[in-house]
Amino acid sequence: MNKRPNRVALARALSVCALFSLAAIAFAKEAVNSHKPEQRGHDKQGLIVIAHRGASGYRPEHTLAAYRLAIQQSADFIEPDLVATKDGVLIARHENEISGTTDVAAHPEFASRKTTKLVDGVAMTGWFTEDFTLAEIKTLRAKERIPQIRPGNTRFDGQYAIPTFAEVVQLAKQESRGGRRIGVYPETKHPTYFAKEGRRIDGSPIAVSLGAKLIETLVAEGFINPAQVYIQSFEFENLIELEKRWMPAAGVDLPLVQLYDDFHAAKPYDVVYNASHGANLAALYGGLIGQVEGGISANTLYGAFATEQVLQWMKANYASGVGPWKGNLLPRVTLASKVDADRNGKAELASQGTGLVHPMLGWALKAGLQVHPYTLRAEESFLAQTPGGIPQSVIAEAVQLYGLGVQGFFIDHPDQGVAAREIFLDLSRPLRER
Ligand SMILES: [Ca+2]
Ligand SMILES: [Ca+2]
Repeated sequence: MNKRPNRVALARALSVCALFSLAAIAFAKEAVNSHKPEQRGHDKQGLIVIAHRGASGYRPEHTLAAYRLAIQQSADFIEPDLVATKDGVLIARHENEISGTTDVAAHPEFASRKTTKLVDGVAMTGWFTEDFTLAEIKTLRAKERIPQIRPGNTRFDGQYAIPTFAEVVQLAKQESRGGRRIGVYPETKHPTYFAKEGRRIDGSPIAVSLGAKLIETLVAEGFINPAQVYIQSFEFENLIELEKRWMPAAGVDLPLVQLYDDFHAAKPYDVVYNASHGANLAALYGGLIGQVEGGISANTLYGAFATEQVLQWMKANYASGVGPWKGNLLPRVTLASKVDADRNGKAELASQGTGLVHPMLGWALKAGLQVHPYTLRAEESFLAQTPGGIPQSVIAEAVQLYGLGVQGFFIDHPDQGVAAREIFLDLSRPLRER
């Protein structure tokens, strides 16, 4: 008996089934895509990646090249730190003392500008942005801040100018296309120093409000979409002033993020300054004072603000988010001897997680605050091992943070933050969807 016709028929039937199945799958996919276009790999579920000082793991920090690379690496926000020039223009630098990140020391015409100043109570010797006009700043070139850790970045030393804040915003505007929106996450640096305490090299008060300049620049650039801006500061007064004064005056309402320095060792400098200069604290801080156990004084540590009551007050009065140091959120201990986790012959991993999570995380999330810890860095010297002794990559660290509920983090290597988000979201999908 010749069974071939049956086999052919069977094969045909199977191929029809297969075609039908493929069509069904295609149809199903199309249906899913048309109804939930964001569900197939594009929905970030509200999780963000903040490029800390640009892609500063790969380029000298706070340069347009660093920000541009961060955008290419799919960061959602680029982060400029802001200080002011002598003529009151905001520029992107982490410190107002610029010998560590520019070639100013190699400019003989500026040799006489070298001086020593107290910045937030700390003596600093070098060259200060408030003593240079923007035109003078533009003659300088950026260099890598930590060449011993990032030797590969030194090949870019001397290539890039110092950008103004306006230029950073313009870059974000230019690159916001094809449905993508690049956010800007500016930080006011030493706002009390710039507004109240600091003096130029000639002795005249600086008297510049970084908050007022920041809002002025955003409004001038038309960059006022609350979905594309977070404004951050380690100081409290200037954020409250932004909320109560500068933003309403300009008719804008942008989310503010309160940064926290080390809970156990650091103090907010505005509080130190105002309390020790006899300022009217109630006028500056309002109800915040009553939320801090024992009130606030020149000795109040950041940890006193990391309580449920304070976080709830902040959310109700000015803050949309908080930016704690990751070492406070997930306490680490120093290892007795360093570990060579990547087996490159250099033992540089120096700390280990404790398994503890500071309750501030839960309190902040419960209060409805965004939580954006800082700073994730990929190099071994910045990494930790788990309490169980497993060395963590920066991607593992980022996945852990997302798993704990944070909505974003500041990272020097945005490509690895983006990878962590993809991995986390993929791992989080129910099994049948994979
Ligand atoms: Ca910063
Ligand atoms: Ca190593």
